[in-house]
Amino acid sequence: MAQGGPGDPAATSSDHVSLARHPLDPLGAGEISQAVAIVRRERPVTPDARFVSVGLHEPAKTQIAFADSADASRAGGADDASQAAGAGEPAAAAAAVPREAFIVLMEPQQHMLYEAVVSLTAGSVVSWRPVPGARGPVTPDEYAECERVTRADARVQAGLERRGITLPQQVLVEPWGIGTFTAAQEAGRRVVWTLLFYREKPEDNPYAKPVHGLHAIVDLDDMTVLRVEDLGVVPLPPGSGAYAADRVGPLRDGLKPLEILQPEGPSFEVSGWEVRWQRWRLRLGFTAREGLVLHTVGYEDGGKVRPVIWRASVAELFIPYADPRPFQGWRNAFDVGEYGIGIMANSLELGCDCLGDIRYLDVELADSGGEPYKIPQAICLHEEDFGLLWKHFDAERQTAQTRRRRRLVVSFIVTAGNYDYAFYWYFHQDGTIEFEVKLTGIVLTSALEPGETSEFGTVVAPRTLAAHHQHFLSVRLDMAVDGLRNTVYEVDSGAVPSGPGNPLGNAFRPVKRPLRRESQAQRVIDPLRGRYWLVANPGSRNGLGQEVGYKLVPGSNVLAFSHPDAPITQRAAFATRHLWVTPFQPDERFPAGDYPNQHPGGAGLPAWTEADRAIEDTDIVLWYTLGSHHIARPEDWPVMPTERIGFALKPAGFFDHNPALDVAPGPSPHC
Ligand SMILES: [Cu+2]
Repeated sequence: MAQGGPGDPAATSSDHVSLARHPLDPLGAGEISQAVAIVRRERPVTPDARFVSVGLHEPAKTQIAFADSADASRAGGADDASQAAGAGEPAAAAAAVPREAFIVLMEPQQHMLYEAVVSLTAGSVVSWRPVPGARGPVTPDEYAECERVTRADARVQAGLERRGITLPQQVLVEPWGIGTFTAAQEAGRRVVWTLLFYREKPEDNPYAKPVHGLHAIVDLDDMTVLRVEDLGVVPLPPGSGAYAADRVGPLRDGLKPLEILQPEGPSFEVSGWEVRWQRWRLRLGFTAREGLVLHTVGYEDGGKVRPVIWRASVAELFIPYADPRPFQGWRNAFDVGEYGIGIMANSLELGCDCLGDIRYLDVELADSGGEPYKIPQAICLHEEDFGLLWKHFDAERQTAQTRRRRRLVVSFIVTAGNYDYAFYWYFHQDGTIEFEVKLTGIVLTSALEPGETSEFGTVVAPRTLAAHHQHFLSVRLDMAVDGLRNTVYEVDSGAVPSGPGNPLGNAFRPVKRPLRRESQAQRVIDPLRGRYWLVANPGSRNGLGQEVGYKLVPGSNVLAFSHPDAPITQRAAFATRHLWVTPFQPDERFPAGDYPNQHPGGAGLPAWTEADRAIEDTDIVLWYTLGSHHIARPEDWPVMPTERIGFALKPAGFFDHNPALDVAPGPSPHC
């Protein structure tokens, strides 16, 4: 990666001249080191400081060419000069954008979190801000340290011995966010609580042997076990939960080879972090907290790149559990805010996660000492045949026109303790963008007494209970449909009242209602009315004279069941609605607030939207809550077959006709 001296991060190697950084490119390893060195030099950072993240401080929209060209492109007479600096082109102006890092670090002795903005261009700290009361997320090093101190604690070891476990090094310790469930004496501390699982043999599935009723409360700043709670022994379940190929007995056969061959390579081009495929242009990014980020997603139409999305990411991932018993009722996780899903990303070289002619992108992050490290092959790009794109058979002439659908897949996969999430953005030739999550991994277990059952979980193996739970993702969609000024409409279809306007009783029609203020834009799905949300650009018309738009089409979805006054509802208020719309503010990034760890709630969307700001014909952000309802099945054990949830963004008047008319037949010889 480019490594420059202070003040000139990308200019030391001639190799990088042709690949000059785009202002939205993630920081490289050299830039991470440089940013950390600058903040250490200019601010009183102690040797004990723990870095939560060192990433790109994204430039303002006005500094990126996409916005300039976007608003000119269709609404107000594009001029060629601004269009030349369209999506994806690091224009001359882009080189002048100062390169900045955003750093979050914790000083454990001060129990204080700091945010810093560092200019790599100027070689100095631009801003330095303590955030009193903020409890930073659990860093990977703290996760490992917490496991070590918990295993070494005499009270924990005594509890393990009461359960017949004499090898604490084979106990898996999971630090979980404690939310508001701290005791009075823990006020002001940065605390987690633990779930313990036992590996009888080192290669065993630990979730098959939940250590029931034994929990440590650990101060992460001091890295000490504050207290150990023992609710009483429930024997370890007998099963092994084995799922590896060499442990599950005879494997089925009968599958003949299925090869995806692309002898001329994939049809997409990757240049740095920019991707071009068919008419799509987009840039990729990656953060420790959100993982994969999409930037400046546009569609080439009539020689111009028309913006669709400014930025998209998974901004929170929240998992509430149903079991009300002591400690079990504490189980919930904010995987983005309490840990960070970027740092959980798999290296996809270690499996067979994508198929076909694949291009991977490595990502670089900072460890808690501020040292850069690489996750090789964290992002996967590939193409898939996805069945039929469109077809018509002219029966009279006995001829058919048929087109195959190909899609570009951009994905990454994370492992959050027991669970694995695979995230996919799909780009289609007809202008559709889809987002899908495949949920897999191992369900969270607790042990049962012989004969015991529970209405709050499913017995998935002898004396093994998998608790009912849900998964809620908040997908932040900073939209830019043909430019930054957009209006969101809720569109419901309904019957027309009986009477002269509907004499036969068949009439129905969509009713389109603009969401003008934030208070009107906190909505839930309504599948029986075919509800969707249309993001339109009032300043841009298609060839039919209609406002151009993209519609958000929900897939299956659910809402949480926690009571309105429950602590968890307060902390995850974003999950009480499927759609929120806010006016764009660069610092409004996370729906449960910047630091959800131990936060009592109310931050993020509920706080911002109290101002009830106007959201009409302006730069808006959609927050879509995507829920998966998980009543575990025995078939989910010992590793669950993927479950899928998602939504689509479809052009609705964005084009004048089917934009995939120009897709050529073939080229498959079988077609
Ligand atoms: Cu689940």
